[in-house]
Amino acid sequence: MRYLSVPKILRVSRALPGCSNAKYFATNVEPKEPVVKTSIPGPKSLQLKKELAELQNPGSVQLFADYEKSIGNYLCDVDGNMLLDVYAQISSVPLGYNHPRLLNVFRNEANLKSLINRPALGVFPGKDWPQKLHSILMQVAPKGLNNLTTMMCGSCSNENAYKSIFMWYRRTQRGENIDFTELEKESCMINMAPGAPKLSLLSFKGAFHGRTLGALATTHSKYIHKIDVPSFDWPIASFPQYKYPLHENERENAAEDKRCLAEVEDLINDYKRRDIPVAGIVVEPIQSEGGDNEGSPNFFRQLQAICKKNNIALLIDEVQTGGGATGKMWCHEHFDLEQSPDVVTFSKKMQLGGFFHNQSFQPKESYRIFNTWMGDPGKVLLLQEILNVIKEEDLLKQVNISGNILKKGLIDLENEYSHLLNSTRGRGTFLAVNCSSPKARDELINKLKENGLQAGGCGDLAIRFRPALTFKEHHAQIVLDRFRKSLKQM
Ligand code: PSZ
Repeated sequence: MRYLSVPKILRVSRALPGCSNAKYFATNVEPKEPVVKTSIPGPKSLQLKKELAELQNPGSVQLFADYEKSIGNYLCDVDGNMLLDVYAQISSVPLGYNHPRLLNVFRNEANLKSLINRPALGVFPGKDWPQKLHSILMQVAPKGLNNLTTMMCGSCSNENAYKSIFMWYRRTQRGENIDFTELEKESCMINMAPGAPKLSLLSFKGAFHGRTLGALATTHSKYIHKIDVPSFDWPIASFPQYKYPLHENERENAAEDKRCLAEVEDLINDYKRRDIPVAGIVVEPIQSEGGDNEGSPNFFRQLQAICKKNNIALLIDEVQTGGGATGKMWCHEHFDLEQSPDVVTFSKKMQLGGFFHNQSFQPKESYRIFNTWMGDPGKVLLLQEILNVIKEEDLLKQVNISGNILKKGLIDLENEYSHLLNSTRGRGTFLAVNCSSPKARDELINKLKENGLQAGGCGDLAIRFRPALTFKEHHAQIVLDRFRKSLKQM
């Protein structure tokens, strides 16, 4: 209940050097419940949308936020509505809005300098950069992955991870210390083999890995992301679609795993025959944009076995699942894999993008995986404080406690409103429930908003929960109350 405890927050604010505005913190505590004053988007949001429309297509804008007044789990909009936010900027807010510990980070002048002097990290990293990587990012590295490449966003993390996989694959074919041939050097310049080899990356139907060209070739969640854009001839396998509740459908779901894995193996063989061999497989631990489709631990263990058997790299995309919301830092830790995955990409809650990998996925030559910024030291300072708070407040445990309450409540609602809801699923607070139709889903999300909840959809049927890690038991109760109220209004 830290957010509700005014004296504590006042104490924090007094301790801040150079911060005399204690009133700011005193007034910025979470409200007891959501406050809805206008329709959403309200009049001020609509006016701003018009202004934005002069410059760009504002069709995706739901509301304009007031990030000065947003606090904790509550997103404040420009019309003064305070929405309990279980979407959290598409799953990217770890500690809620305006967390006092994060506000504090840039009150320190050394940190401020690190923020404003953004280096080209590949060529002029700051003197503290290696130590920062070791003491912050590597502290949460997935077991077995001892190397790290930092990047900006999720798409560019995947994009560069894919390149690392292709470079690894060719290096294993060519031999460790063999130089590139003249023909390779010349042909790559005109996008031709052997320099630009015919290789592929296997992905899954329903996957989302980003919108840049390479990442988009492995994204298959909505046509609107892809249409008109040329792409690669790369294999796409089925991803399991389970029946819920899981414990009542074990046999059927195990057969579904088997079907999808057989398809993966068939595609690998197919593309080998076609001389476009599969160098790697990219997969989300829970397909997020595609509808919160889960794969069982066994599915992932078998998938890894297929990779090992065929000398193919396994990339687990933890851009959305990483950072603690499933109750573990990395969702794939739930799978009990025999070995670590080869590459794990991250972004969102981690503040900057990047990928953990092992030594073999590090090119020998410089400048092969590179760009101007390659991450952002300012974001790493925020991450440091986020990880401190996660540890001090035992937030991964909190995620499991709040998540269990929310999940149990959703299952109860599902039983009560079985004509509207089904298939509650997920881990920690990374949860989802399906609606009976796409129309019902969209209607329910709108009703939830009218009742003070900012929720998000995914796939055609799902409402997904992606609250901050600071989402507590009482927040879960509010969500369930508002959910019930909205369902009654349907
Ligand atoms: O519509 C979009 O572009 C969206 S909506 C949600 C996302 C993107 N998520 C981003 C994402 C992701 O969920 C996974 C599993 N992998 C990669 C990405 C791409 O990250 P960004 O958006 O940072 O490039």
